[in-house]
Amino acid sequence: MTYSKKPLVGIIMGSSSDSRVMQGASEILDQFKIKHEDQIVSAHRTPSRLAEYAQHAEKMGFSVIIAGAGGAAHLPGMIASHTVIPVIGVPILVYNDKHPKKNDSSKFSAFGGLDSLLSITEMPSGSPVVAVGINKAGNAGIYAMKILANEFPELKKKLKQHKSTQHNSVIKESEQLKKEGLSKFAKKKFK
Ligand code: RP5
Repeated sequence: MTYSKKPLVGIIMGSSSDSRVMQGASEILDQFKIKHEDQIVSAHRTPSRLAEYAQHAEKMGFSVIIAGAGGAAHLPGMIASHTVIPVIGVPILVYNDKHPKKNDSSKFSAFGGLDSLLSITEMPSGSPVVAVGINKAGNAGIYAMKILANEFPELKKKLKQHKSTQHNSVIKESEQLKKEGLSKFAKKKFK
């Protein structure tokens, strides 16, 4: 079943570097057959495009925007300041493939993603953005669908099924752990 012919969710990210993490959002939305439109919009490299994107999102009629950014992470907050569409921020632990020297200190954010988490959640009063955990783009996808489920009862049903699948898989693992004993179970799981 498809819920709409047009995309319901806009996924944006500050850089192509973020696509590695942000694909988590598209994967879960695809799994549930929710159409999304994906773009790169940089708050600091393409500031005018950011305002244009907010207008585009309104014109397209997106119900939710998922915005991922690393470092100072202005993208989710700035988009939220331009539109009333709910924005879910994904703080990204920057992993910069483009850096010429690919040593560990050049690849990762100095603050391990906390910089971006705080930047997204600490929006001043009046222009809120919700945030998922660092690199938890999949959770942003699920949260977006929870918002959409208010509009689509069939999606609500599917999300409930998803919850019960998770429940059953924990029970199955627990039974296995109980049967094998903790040491054997852990050795097998992490070998
Ligand atoms: C942010 O800077 C992006 O969201 C990305 O997480 C980070 C690094 O971007 P690149 O320098 O890899 O393009 O704007």
